[in-house]
Formats: sequence, structure tokens, C-alpha cells
Amino acid sequence: MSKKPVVLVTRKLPAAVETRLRQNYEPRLNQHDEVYTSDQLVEYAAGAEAIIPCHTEKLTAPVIARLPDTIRAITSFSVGFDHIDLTAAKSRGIIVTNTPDVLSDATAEVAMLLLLGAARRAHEGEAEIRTNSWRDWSATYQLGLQVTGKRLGIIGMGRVGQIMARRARGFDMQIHYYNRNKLPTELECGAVYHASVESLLPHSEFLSIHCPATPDTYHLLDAERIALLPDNAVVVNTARGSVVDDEALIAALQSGRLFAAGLDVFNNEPAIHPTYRKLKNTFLLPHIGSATRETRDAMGFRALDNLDAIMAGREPRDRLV
Ligand code: 8YV
Repeated sequence: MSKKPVVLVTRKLPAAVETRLRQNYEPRLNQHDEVYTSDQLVEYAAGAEAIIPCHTEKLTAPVIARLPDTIRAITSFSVGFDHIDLTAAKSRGIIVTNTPDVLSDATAEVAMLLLLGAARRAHEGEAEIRTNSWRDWSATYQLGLQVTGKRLGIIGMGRVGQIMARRARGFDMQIHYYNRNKLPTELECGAVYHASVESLLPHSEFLSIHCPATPDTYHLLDAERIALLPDNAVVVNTARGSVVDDEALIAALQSGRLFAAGLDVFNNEPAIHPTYRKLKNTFLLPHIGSATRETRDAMGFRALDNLDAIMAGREPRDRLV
């Protein structure tokens, strides 16, 4: 019987995924689920043919340069690939894949949760009950913003953005969007296209970010652009922290120019900008956009489908390079 290929799995994955992995591979698992340093990544990759990383492993050009020659594939357990230097991987002939589609519904659910929670100050009310500081009902107590019928601006009308638009239509929201390309009319479902972020922002009583993290989208939401939002706008981010300039967003939340922000992703996770924690008008979640049982299994299986294809010499479905 031929030896099973060794696969470095950088984080603990759902049980069903690890079980399937064991059938065809010799997985090098991370039982304690600690985040590996670059040195550990390189060390543990010795003799492996593939790596299954998460977004927590930074596969930069210097790290990829140090990987052993045995590595043929990086099949990421993520849709985002900002943690992998694709050019460096390509130049070493390493195939890279991601896991699109399967996490779009779960991520849009969290975007909607953040939108509603930030608008209705859910975290403040919940904290009052938990700390036993809720005293009485009052007609002026904890007033939030109504969501129904408002305008939602979406930056990045890809898979998650389109599902978010669909969910928001359930609240009779009017959808405006910015995307590099205008969608075909049948996919727009009445959403209004803006050819620039600057054109979109003044229409965005609520703004939800769904674009990938790239050099072009770094700090896309900065002070100048925040100034274009209507007063009392609500900002939601489930994409990547790097799309937002923290200092600018915090200043707008502190001054009251913005009503609230709902954030699931941050710069420098988990060591987020400490001021976010102090502000009452932030509704914060710890990067759980795709964290449902169903979705995490599906992400793992999709990464394994890609791995199986590469190992069998077939074209993987989600090849990035
Ligand atoms: C994942 C994500 O939890 O897939 C992504 O890009 O941001 C998250 O939903 C994480 O990245 C898994 O590695």
C-alpha cells in the first residue's frame, strides 16, 4: 500500500473534516489549536505535500520561500486569501485554493445581525439585563434606529453582498451598491449601481462592507469617505478589518456623526483597537461570520475537495494560482 501524503493542518478543524482527512492523508494536526509562528509553520511543513491553513497563518513571501520543496498545494480553509502571497506561491509552483460560496449565507446572517444589533443597540440592552441594571420601562429609554425601509449601501456586490441585499429586502430596505463591475440587471433585483464608492456613500443610511482585502481596498473607508455618509449612518463590516481606517471610524463614532458600527472583523485581530471596546455605539463580534456548524464543515469539505483534485492531478474547483 502506498504511503498517504502528509498534510499540515494549521488549526483544529471540525471533527467530520478531520475524520475525512484521515481517510486519504496523513494529517499533521494541531490538537491544541495554537496559532503557529512562521518558524513553526516552516518546521511542521517538513515532508508535507500540502498545507491547509486558516486566515490566522500569514503565508507571506518570506515564509513561502522557506517552505520545503515537497509542498505542492496550499488549500486554505477560508474564502479570503489576503493571508497568502499568491505571487510567491505561484513562483514556487505551489497551487493555492480557497473555499468560496459555502460561507456566504452564514456571513450574510452575521452582517444582518450586526446591522440590526447596532441599529437597535442590542448589546446595550443585553448588558443591562445581565448586570441587573435594567430599572424600568420608559418611552425614551434606549431608542435605536428603525431599519425597515431605510437605504442600505453595499460595498462589494459579490456572493455575500448579494445575499445580504436579499436578506435586507426582507426589511424593505432599498439597496444601493458599489462594485468594480455593474451586475447584470437580473442579479441586481432593483439595486441601484454606483460606479464609485464616493457616489454610493451619501445614499447609505446603513453601509455594509463585503469587498475583499486587497492593496486597493486598504483603508477604503477613511475619514474623507466617512464624511460622505449621511448623519447617523450605521457601518457594518464582516469582510476584513483592513478595509476600515480604525482611527477615522472611531472619531466619527465618538463625535456622534455616525450612530453606530457593527463589526465582526478588525485590524490586528485579536488585539483590536482598544477604543472599540469602550464605545457604547459599537456592536462587536469576534470574527464569527462563518462560524456555524454547517458552514465550517462545508468549508473543510470544500478545502478537501480541492486537495483531492490536486493530489489526483485534476484541476481544483477553487484555484487561485
Ligand atoms: C473564516 C473568513 O472564519 O473565510 C474567510 O475568509 O474570514 C472567515 O469566515 C476564516 O477566515 C477561516 O480561515
